Amino acid sequence: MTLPRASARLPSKALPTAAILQAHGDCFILLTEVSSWTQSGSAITTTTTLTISTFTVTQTGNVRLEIRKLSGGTNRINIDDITVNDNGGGGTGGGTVLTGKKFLFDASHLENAGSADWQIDADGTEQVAIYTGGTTTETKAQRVPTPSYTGITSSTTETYWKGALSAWAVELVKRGELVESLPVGTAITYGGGGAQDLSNYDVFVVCEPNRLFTAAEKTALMNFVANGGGLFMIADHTAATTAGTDANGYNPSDRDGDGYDSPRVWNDLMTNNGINNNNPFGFFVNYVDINESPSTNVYTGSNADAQKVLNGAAGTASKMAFYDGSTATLFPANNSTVQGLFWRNSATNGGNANAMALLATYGSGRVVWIGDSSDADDGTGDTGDNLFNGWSGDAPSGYTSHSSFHLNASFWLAKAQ
Ligand SMILES: [Ca+2]
Ligand SMILES: [Ca+2]
Ligand SMILES: [Ca+2]
Ligand SMILES: [Ca+2]
Repeated sequence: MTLPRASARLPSKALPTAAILQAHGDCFILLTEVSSWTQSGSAITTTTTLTISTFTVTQTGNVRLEIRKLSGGTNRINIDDITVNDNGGGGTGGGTVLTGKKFLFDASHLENAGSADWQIDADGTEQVAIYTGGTTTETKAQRVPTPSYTGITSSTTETYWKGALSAWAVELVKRGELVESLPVGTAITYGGGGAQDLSNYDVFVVCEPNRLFTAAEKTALMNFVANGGGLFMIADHTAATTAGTDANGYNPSDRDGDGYDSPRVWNDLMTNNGINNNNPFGFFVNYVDINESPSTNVYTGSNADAQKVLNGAAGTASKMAFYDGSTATLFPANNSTVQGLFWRNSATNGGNANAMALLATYGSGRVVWIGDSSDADDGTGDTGDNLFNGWSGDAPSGYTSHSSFHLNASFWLAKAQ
């Protein structure tokens, strides 16, 4: 962005936090002025990689911000973006979220195969393998959703974009975040310098991947999270093997028939990534198919991260239904930060068995996992698919709180709340 001047006046309500994304230079500090200039936070030494620095400012009233370069002579500091928010907190319901976070939704691992349509917008079509043999015509996501996000207002409906995840993406835009898709044929990279390298995003959302990540992609994903990225991991139902039917008479969710469905794709990432193969996020996905209508077995403890996901700016997440989903087993010994958020109604609250959703931190990054893709399904998208509104459409009203869960989790993963 371009700053009009070296400093900018903020509205009188401000008790701001200022997030500054910068790269390629030397040392700088953020100062604030009410009556005299005061440094906020620590001096930042920039690197050649765009990096977010967040400053908590404890000033009230009108505040001016100044970025003061301390070293490096005439070398340039590249400032890509500055976001200023009220410092309203927000761990226990309500509160504000930092805007300008960048969300990338994966569309490169057959998230559109069969009756799935886990995309935020899809303008094109392609032939995709189907488990019964041959191919079907599926809608195909492109990088930038159309029409432009700039046309979204508070009253824009989710059909502004075409995909079963469009409601999620539109809601993020309404709250000032940015969204893109990673199209099929584009590899997942981190530190590779490409336009869609994960280093350009805050959160990577992967809803029901149906193909294994390559070895290089697994390295990229682990390093992205370790270095501060957010990974939203969504799985679906499965069975002990992907051949035949599961306990409920359904085919496992290997929609393209290559032998791998999303539980197996996630477990492959967590046990075969070459960096830490011992379930480094502290959980493993079980090969099951369960239904809950809905679970109210929600975490009630004081874990601050869990509170932000369950009771954040997008409201309270207290009910989670599964429409053929999988569960996870927690391994706190592998990662002590793993925290169950919902369990099956029949499971022990706070236990390690039969978790339906969870969070963990890893390095300086964060992960959230949920065992059913249906909860993010807004019910509209590819007209050739059987889509059901699990996002907000269950009757009676208030039956579930899936949009609150997904949005709060998004904000937490982005460190926006
Ligand atoms: Ca489809
Ligand atoms: Ca598959
Ligand atoms: Ca499902
Ligand atoms: Ca939709």
